[in-house]
Amino acid sequence: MAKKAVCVLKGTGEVTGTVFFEQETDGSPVKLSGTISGLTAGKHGFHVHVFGDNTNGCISAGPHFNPHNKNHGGPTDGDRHVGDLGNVTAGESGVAKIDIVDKMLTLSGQHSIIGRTMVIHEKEDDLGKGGNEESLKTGNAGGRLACGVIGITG
Ligand SMILES: [Cu+2]
Ligand SMILES: [Zn+2]
Repeated sequence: MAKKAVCVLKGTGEVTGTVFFEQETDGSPVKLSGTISGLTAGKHGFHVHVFGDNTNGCISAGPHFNPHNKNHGGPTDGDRHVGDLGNVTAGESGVAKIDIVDKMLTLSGQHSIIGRTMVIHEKEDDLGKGGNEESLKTGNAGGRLACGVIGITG
């Protein structure tokens, strides 16, 4: 049976969003859909972070979800964190439409993303190609605008 999850993103500013996740069977790609609004126009880094903890805001979510101890990368790279989904792009209205199919995310098993946090960032993710140490950790995506814990839905 297909597994479904949802994440409601909130922050200290105007950025809000809802992201839906669906996985047909264990091991199949995860489809992400939804919208994030209140953004500046352009690209914004979008990742799954390791902890489903928002006690001190989005910073409590910790680093990118990286169970295989890889470097930070882009979603189509072999060397990437499981949580690396690259960028979403907001238009002039500040709305980014989420339409992603990812082969590395899963909603089941020991590396499930359920109970972890989605974060939308201030800046563009350089996908590990920024030429500095931080690029291989965070993609230099800057501050955390909004976040939410990924939860099971029906
Ligand atoms: Cu992030
Ligand atoms: Zn990463």
